[in-house]
Amino acid sequence: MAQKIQKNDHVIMKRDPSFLAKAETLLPTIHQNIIYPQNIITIAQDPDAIDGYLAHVVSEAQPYLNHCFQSGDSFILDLGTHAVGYLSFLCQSVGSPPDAPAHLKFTFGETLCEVVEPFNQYRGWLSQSWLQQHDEYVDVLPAQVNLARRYCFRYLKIEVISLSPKYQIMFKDIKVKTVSSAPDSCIEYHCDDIQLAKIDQVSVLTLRNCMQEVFEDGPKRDRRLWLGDLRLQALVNSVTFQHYDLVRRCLYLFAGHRREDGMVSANIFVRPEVVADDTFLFDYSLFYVDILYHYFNETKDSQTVKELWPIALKQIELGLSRCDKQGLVTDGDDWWSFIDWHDQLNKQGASQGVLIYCLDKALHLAQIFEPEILPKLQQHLDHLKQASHQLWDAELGFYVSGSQRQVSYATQIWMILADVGDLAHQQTLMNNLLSSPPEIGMNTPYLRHHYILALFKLGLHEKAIEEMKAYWGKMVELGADTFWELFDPENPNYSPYGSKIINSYCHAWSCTPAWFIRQYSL
Ligand code: RAM
Repeated sequence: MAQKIQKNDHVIMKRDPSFLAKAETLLPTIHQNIIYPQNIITIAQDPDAIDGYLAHVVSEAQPYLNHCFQSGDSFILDLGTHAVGYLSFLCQSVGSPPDAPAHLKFTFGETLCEVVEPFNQYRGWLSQSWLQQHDEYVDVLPAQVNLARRYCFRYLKIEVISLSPKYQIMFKDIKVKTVSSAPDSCIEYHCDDIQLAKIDQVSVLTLRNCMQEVFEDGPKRDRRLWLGDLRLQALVNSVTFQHYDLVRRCLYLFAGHRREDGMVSANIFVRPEVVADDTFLFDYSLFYVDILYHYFNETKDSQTVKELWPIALKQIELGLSRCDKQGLVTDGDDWWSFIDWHDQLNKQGASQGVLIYCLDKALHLAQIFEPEILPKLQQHLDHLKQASHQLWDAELGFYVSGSQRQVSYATQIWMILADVGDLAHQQTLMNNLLSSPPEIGMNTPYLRHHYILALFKLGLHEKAIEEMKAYWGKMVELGADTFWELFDPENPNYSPYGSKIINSYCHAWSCTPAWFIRQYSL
């Protein structure tokens, strides 16, 4: 399945030391808290449960941990909440002198399935190394054990793999030092609707746990800054933590290491030094403009935006260079646009919408930062919108995409967000979408966000709330402490990666209900 991963190691990249230096000065403070496991649980199979498992509380954690454990023992701890941080404990021996090392195994799970399903049976196409586990060999007892890696979990299975028959062990002071760059306080929002209030709370924890040295997409996986995720996190951040310096840092990071032609990468690594990944996505690069636009609206920080505006504009120019003479984004096998995780989805129509949407944002920024190019940008915008009509199939009542003239949710959603056609036309399109749902549906909360946004844009507030409750509310009902990267209510095992245990269960792009709830005062 190598075609799902871009490998462009021939690409020449450029560094901009001044942007990188600015990003460095904006390195956030990491706030820490200590949390302790609450319960010991057992996990049973349950066909009605979301991932096929249900937890039963055996006892409170503390009394259980006063026991001695021997080779072959194992137990599962429940923190009671999703956490990102560092595990530590004191390991003591009981009995005869410990005459052999203690071999312990730790398996961390955001969900129950990760601590139950053996990792060696994983057959997905993303590296198995993402699955969170650790083997610890303790040579000298007693020992204070501090695991070096940061883990992301609610459940922790501890297996005593091997001791000697001469001694047993006890675990003392098992705790997790949680980390986040989100400030402890968050703008409070009172929502009368209990279900929405809970959805808001889960959204906020999702964002908090993704906020680290950068806005990470998921603290379990991929643990890095993705541009598409950043865009949605920045929205939610503006109505919750308002940590604008972190957004600014991320904007500088993308600007600091770009492709030779100026294209920003789809994601960035920050350690051991800042390196942009050699993955480029048509839509994600364009969204740089939208993030900058939103950042400016929120902060009025014209100094930063002035400095980064040329980079944003470059993304528009590169996007336009993919259009044919008529103004349509050209399809082909030579490009990548994300839009949604969907094997069959043709991306042309939705990408046309994304380009128009971002061009419109560029126009707003140009009014302030480069008014002389306004007429040219406006001309492009009109041209692209005009060209979009070629994708309209009057008989079907939908926009089509690609040479196969595919009808998908994604294309319709993005045409509405791009404001193609007048309001009546967009309303007809949405009605068609609601009454005749296309076979090519929505696979991620990411595309769902845009669907909800399109509903709000057309004034369909009640429908938007109903859909939000049916989707994010369902995750809450199924026990989510944080919102998941993937969720298909019809197919709970869905994973684009070939196994649900590799999915991320605290994922940036899923935290947007807090924005809808607060923005629309629900
Ligand atoms: C996955 C992650 C990430 C997303 C990319 C496109 O690796 O879910 O959040 O932005 O795909």
